Amino acid sequence: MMAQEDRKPEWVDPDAEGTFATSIRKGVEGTHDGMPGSGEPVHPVPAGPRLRTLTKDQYVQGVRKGDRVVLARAITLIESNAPAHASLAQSVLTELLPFSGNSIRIGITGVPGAGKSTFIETLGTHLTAAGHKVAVLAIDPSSSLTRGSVLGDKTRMEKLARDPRCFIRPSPSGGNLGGVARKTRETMLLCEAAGHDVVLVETVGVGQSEITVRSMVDFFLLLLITGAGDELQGIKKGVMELADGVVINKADGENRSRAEATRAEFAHALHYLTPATQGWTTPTLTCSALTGEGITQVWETITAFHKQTLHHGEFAGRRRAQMLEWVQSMVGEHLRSMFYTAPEIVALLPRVEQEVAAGTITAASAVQKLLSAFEHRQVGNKS
Ligand SMILES: Nc1nc2c(ncn2[C@@H]2O[C@H](COP(=O)(O)OP(=O)(O)O)[C@@H](O)[C@H]2O)c(=O)[nH]1
Ligand SMILES: [Mg+2]
Repeated sequence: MMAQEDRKPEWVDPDAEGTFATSIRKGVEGTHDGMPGSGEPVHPVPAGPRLRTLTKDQYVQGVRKGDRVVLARAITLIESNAPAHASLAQSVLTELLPFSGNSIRIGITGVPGAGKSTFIETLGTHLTAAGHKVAVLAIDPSSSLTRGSVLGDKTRMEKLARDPRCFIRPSPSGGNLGGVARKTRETMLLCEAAGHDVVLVETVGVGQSEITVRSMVDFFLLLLITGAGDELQGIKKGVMELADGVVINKADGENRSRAEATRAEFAHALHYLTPATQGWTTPTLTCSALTGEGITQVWETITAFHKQTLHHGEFAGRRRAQMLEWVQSMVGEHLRSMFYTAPEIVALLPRVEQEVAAGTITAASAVQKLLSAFEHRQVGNKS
């Protein structure tokens, strides 16, 4: 009987060649993820404690060669929550770090149905045809529950999924947004080390996910549609200020002129906002992900942004700041987890919370009590 985890599909290139890749493929357990109509092979890779790992050098060399099977397995390694895998994952990443970073990282957000996946399919195939190597990642806080995005992307990105110059990886499942973000960031580094020079990160505009994606990309694109109430369609305040480009999608057929009107509306609204990137005026465009009209202009905009920010230093500055922010957030996460899993805190917390709720102690003194218990905890006898 396979555990639930083991059935998670992995998007592994069906056409990867080479004896090394083939030998690994043969070692992969399971052959079918049970999704209806899955024509191309999808290889479930065992996750968690049962994951069979390669050696560090096998991961490093495989990724550097652009071997997609090894890349997929390296990502599975860093996604593993098993403590036994963490140090191997970190040493693989450390070796590959000097080869990462050589890409443009693009975040794409928008409400469900805005056409993000279709847009990525069209832009992605345009880019691979022009010689780029593309990686498509996702941060979807809901995917662990529904697996909806995996199925959706599979059908919407049919061409791209079969493109040997493109590597698609669905959102890591499980865990909080912070954990998912860490895995996506590290996945991005692996993809870059494998030679992918354009990284597209799709996120659905839910909760904090846009801010999380903004914190890991160079260019943040807001994909909108027209007609959804004609209001500024449920755009959360602040999201527009994160965007380096606003694109009204589905500008085709009868919708063309309405899309243009929506674009003008947003251009007007943006006029009063602080641009997301210093020195860059956030442009508004229309496109049709379905017909491909306007996609070239979107890419030209992104290229112009890249060139300008590289030249003026905002590009490197943002990446530096993102890296430091990442370190801080990982330290924060680590401390939080150390705190809440300490036996002293586990034992004390319910009582203290009760006291606070009952009004017998103040919040501040509750914090004092907990911190003091943590400071005086037994250390060094972790199991
Ligand atoms: N007419 C039109 N339909 C589109 C366009 N882009 C996407 N769609 C359709 O909109 C629906 C949602 O697209 P999808 O890419 O899954 O959106 P996502 O949820 O944002 O990833 C699908 O039925 C697409 O075929 C477009 O440019 N024009
Ligand atoms: Mg989608």
